Amino acid sequence: MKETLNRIKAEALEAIASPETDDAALEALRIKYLGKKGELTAVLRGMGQLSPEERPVVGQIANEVRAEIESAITEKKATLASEALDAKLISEKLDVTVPGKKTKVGHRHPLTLVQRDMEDIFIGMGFSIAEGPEVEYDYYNFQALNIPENHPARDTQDTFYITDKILLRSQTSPVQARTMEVQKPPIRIISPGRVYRSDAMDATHSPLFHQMEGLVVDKGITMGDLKGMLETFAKTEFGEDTKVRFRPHHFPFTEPSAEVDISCFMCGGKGCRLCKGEGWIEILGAGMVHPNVLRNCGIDPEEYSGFAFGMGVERIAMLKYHVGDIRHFYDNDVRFIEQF
Ligand code: 2NM
Repeated sequence: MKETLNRIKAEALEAIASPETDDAALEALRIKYLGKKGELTAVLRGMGQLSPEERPVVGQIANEVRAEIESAITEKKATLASEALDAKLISEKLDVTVPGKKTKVGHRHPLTLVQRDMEDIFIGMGFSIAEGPEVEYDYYNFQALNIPENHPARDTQDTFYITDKILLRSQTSPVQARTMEVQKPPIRIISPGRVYRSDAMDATHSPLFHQMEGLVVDKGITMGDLKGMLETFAKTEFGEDTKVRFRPHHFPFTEPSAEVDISCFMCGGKGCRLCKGEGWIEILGAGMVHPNVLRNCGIDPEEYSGFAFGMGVERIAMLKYHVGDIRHFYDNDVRFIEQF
């Protein structure tokens, strides 16, 4: 019986000490040797067969074996725990002295910069910003603006149609028409935003571009108000010395209409590369809102009059920043974008 106990002890201690023994295996060994149905218990049960002299001797050995196995298990448990902690500390090591990754901070797109600039100028003159849908009814994009069916401005070549009656707006004037429908004068709004034309991309054309239109309607508004307001805009946007020139033109939604030039801000009007020797640069179209447009939008042209204007944001940005190709704005090449 002593031999059996010694064998159990040797086997158990070896198995416990084995580097392959993990937490689960250790628990299995505990049950195998010390459990109710374990080997040591089996030996103790057989002690009845021993003589009264042998019993206490074997009993003592058995208790010592149990104590040794128990303490070996406790020690191994502690070793396993400390090894696990070491492994965790190594795998989760954080070197707080490693330099951080630099986050790239972006900035506004040049078109946004120019648009915000222009918005600020008009807000300073008492305008509010009005917005409307880019997918628009034919009615607001054309009909309400005195552009009847079969007018050349409705050419399907120029506009993207969704259905017969729904299209991508080709100007932001429908925003003005919608505003006049729901708001009593005085009206003083600008409508910046995306517009669409079925144009092939080249250095100066894009099927998507941005416009900023303006509208003022009140009692007694004249072309003089339009000129004064545009002069203030031009001087603020392009410099104090900027002059403004009106040339007669035609738009269906205004009468009279004009194309508006500013004196070249690069050469001051002498003629240079930017103004192509002209001394003047065209920047926008404008005019007095056509009585038909006022009437279509529920405003009595006998009581009220108004002026409107429209300009391309890309065109202003190209002039201001000397950008030679409109496609730079949409390529999102950081070498271009970074320069603003
Ligand atoms: C332009 C040129 C001239 C314009 C007209 C209107 C409205 F809705 F009042 F009739 N909004 N914008 C207008 C006038 C736009 O763009 C070159």
